[in-house]
Amino acid sequence: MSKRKPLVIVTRKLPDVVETRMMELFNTRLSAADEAMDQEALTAAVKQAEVLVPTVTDRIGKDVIAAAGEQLKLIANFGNGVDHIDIEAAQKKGITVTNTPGVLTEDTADMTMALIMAVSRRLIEGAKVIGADNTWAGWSPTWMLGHRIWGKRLGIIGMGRIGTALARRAKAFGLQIHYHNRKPVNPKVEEELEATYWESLDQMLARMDIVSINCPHTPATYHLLSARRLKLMKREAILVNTARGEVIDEGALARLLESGDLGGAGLDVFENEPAVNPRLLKSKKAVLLPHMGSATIEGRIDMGEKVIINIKTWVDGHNPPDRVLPGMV
Ligand code: 8YV
Repeated sequence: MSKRKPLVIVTRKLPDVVETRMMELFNTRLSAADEAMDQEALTAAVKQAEVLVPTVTDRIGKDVIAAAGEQLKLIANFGNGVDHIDIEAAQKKGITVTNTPGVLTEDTADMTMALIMAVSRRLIEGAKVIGADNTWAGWSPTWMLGHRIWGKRLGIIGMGRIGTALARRAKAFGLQIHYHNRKPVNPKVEEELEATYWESLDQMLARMDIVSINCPHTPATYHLLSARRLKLMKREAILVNTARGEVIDEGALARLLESGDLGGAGLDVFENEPAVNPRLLKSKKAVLLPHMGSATIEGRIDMGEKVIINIKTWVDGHNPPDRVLPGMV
């Protein structure tokens, strides 16, 4: 394997430096049209590729894996989340799956903080007032009032890399850190963050001013924020999601925003991307972003570098560093 250049099929346009390096190292087929592959195109790709480099926009379920030829040995995902790939089916077929952890942590934590600020301080509403037509009538003591975040309680659901990076930022903004996780984090980290662990998600939700979703989407976290749980939140609380849309029951969230039973929402991810629930689109209390959490040029180059390292290590006959196994997520 080591002297040969494997056929690597990349499903989307990647940063130029990443593509150039991939062309040097492998027999790489790049994506000319930067469009999400449909099931037909994906099936055709897995029949030829030895390595597939997909992204979050490619649905690699049981059917696509079943259609893969024997030559497909590695799915080197460009991205951290792997909920669009059937890891178990891949493993059963002897296909290794890798991801790109670590390199998008800080960018995603920044975007989460930005959403917390945007919703609490009405940044988008304000920016729209001074748009191209500048409809601003002048300063007023009681107009465009948001909410102070200093001293408020932030509840982080999922205290992994991104959750912890968010907590560090939020602490500097004067927020009190609370979290729900499968287990408490290292006591040293808990001490540094002065963080409070809640074993019961329900109890934490009822007491937080701001809640942030930072856990992966797995069968166990699908609609973790169900209609019942969303109703436990305080009326004036805000909910932020930079993880995966499926973790929240989006319809139930839209209803609570409409009825005034929730203070606001900042969402970078949606249940059926790129579709967005029309009721959320209409909500004045929601700040909606098109899945931009890791969208920095630095982050995307680092992600590409991780993909390359995973493929190169595999080509050289070793286990790639970022293997994802069933049960890990
Ligand atoms: C990526 C993400 O841009 O890495 C992830 O899990 O959600 C995004 O920030 C995307 O997944 C790329 O495939």
